Parts: sequence; structure tokens; C-alpha cells
Amino acid sequence: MEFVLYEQKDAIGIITINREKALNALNSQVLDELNEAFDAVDLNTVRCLILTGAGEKSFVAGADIGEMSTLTKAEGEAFGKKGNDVFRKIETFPIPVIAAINGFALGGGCEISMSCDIRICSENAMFGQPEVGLGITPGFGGTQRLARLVGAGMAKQMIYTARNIKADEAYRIGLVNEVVKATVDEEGNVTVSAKENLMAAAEKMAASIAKNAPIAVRNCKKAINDGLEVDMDKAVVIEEKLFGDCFETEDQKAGMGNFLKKKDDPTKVKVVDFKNC
Ligand code: DAK
Repeated sequence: MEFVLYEQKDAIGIITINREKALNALNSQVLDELNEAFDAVDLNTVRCLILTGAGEKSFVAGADIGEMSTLTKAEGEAFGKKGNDVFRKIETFPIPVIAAINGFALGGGCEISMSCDIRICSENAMFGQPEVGLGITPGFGGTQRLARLVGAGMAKQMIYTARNIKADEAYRIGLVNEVVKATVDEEGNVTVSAKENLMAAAEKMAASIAKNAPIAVRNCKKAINDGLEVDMDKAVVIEEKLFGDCFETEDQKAGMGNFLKKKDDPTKVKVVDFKNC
């Protein structure tokens, strides 16, 4: 693939949007390749994914404005569908996806990060939905996911004003879970870049997810996502079913068995080797 890289480190898969010259803007090819990359993830061995952008400056600076500028109504709709299909694939992907946001996350960039389960960003990150300044609405789910994440009032303010916000404000309004800084020495020189620290933090978080029972983690993702779409009476039924689904699995037996063994003898195994079955 030309614009998407994939790397696997133990149970963690890292998908990198690699179109640095255009600040990783999403054109049709990037969207197609992202689709392929997600389809190719080996779900037997990978338990958590990280999605990031190449370089230090930009996660994704939006949908490709050059490509969009000449679209007809029908082509615009088709482009929106292509993006929405990929973003829904990420949102409903069986395992958790962490967005590691290095720099600009504008328009489609902010939107793709919101289709991930968790967002962590570098201190130089910048978020925004600048579409109304370009004469369009957000088209990759921004009006829907931003309002669900930060509340309708804050989402409306960001979308109507097209104002970009920095990492600390994104953290304050709950758009990101964590902001990662560069490491500086006593003279103020950067010794480890924010991007490097960001990827280390993302991998650490991914590893702490990957060590848990995979079937249970997958079912938690599904329960949260599906439950948010319906009223509480239906939501608790969704949870009951996914809770029940964990029983009789090897992972449930191993997890609970480990707890009981530890109670009898605290020196017994503490790390469970979950089998994903
Ligand atoms: N698209 C295409 N190229 C982009 C780009 C983008 N979104 N953002 C940056 N680039 C390219 C620049 O054109 C430039 O390319 P060259 O000129 O070197 O060939 C290169 O990346 C470096 O950018 P700059 O020279 O501008 O770099 P600066 O540091 O000066 O500025 C910036 C960085 C991020 C502030 C600036 O590039 C910028 O404002 N970029 C545009 C950000 C933006 O407005 N993003 C939102 C795009 S709108 C829909 C589907 C989808 C969408 C809407 C509807 N439907 C079908 C319904 C989504 C819309 C969007 O995402």
C-alpha cells in the first residue's frame, strides 16, 4: 500500500496513515487502503490497534480538499459514503482502536479520531471542524460523534465557529483522554519528542488492554457502543447477553480460576495467559 503502513508488535497492531507531504489528508486512495488495512488485521493474534499519522506535525489534516473541490453532488455523496463506511468499520471493529493524535486533527482528521474508542494526543495536537468555512458540513460523522462525545452545546460551538482548539482544551472538554508532552532536559532542550512519547503512551495503554481477556474486552466494546444507541431498558439487555456470552469460555475459566487460586495461595500465577476462546 502506498499511503497506509501496518506493523504488529506482539498483540498490538499499529496502522499509520502515511501521506506526510499532504499532512496525511484523506483522499479516496487513503480511505481504500485504510479499509484494506483493517480487513487484513489478524484478529487471532491482535488484541488492540493504534491508529496514527506519519510524522510529528499532523495526524490527519482533513479530507483531501483538492480532491473534494471538483466533486459533483453525486460524487460528494459517494465520497462521504466511502469515508463513513471506513469510519463505521473502525467504530465497530471487534477490538479496541486507540487514536494516537500527533498534531493536526482537522475536519475528517478529527472525525476519524472520534470513530476510535480512545483518543490520546501530543501536546502540539490541534482539533477542529473547519468545514463551514469551506462551504460544507462535516461529512464523515462529525456532527454526530462530536455531539455524543463532548455534548451538543460544545459540539455546536466548535462546528458553527469552525474554531480550532489545542490539546489542553480538547482534554478539558473530554475529547481526548490524555495529553502527552515531549521530554525536556534542565536547559529546556527536547530530549524525547512528543510524538515518541505519544507512541510509547499509546503502546503502553494498548498493552494494558491486550493483557486482559480478549472476548470480554470485545464484548465490553460492543456493549458500550450498542447500548449508547438505545434506551436504558434495552441497553441493560444488551449487556446481559454479552455478559452471558463470556461464560463457558476458556478465558472466563482462566480468569476466575486464577483469582480463586491466588486466594488459596498468593504465590500462585498472577498473569493469566488468556487464549481468546
Ligand atoms: N487536503 C489536501 N491537502 C492538504 C490538506 C487537506 N485537508 N491540508 C494540508 N494539505 C497540504 C497542503 O496543500 C500542502 O501541500 P503542498 O502545497 O505542499 O503541496 C501541505 O499539505 C502542507 O500544508 P501547509 O503548507 O498548508 O502547512 P501549514 O503548516 O502552513 O498549515 C494547516 C497546516 C493544517 C493549518 C493547513 O494545511 C490547513 O488549514 N489545511 C486544511 C485543514 C482543513 O481545512 N481541514 C478540513 C478539510 S475539510 C464530506 C466528506 C468529508 C468531509 C466533508 C464532507 N461529504 C462528502 C459530505 C470532510 C471535510 C474536511 O475534512
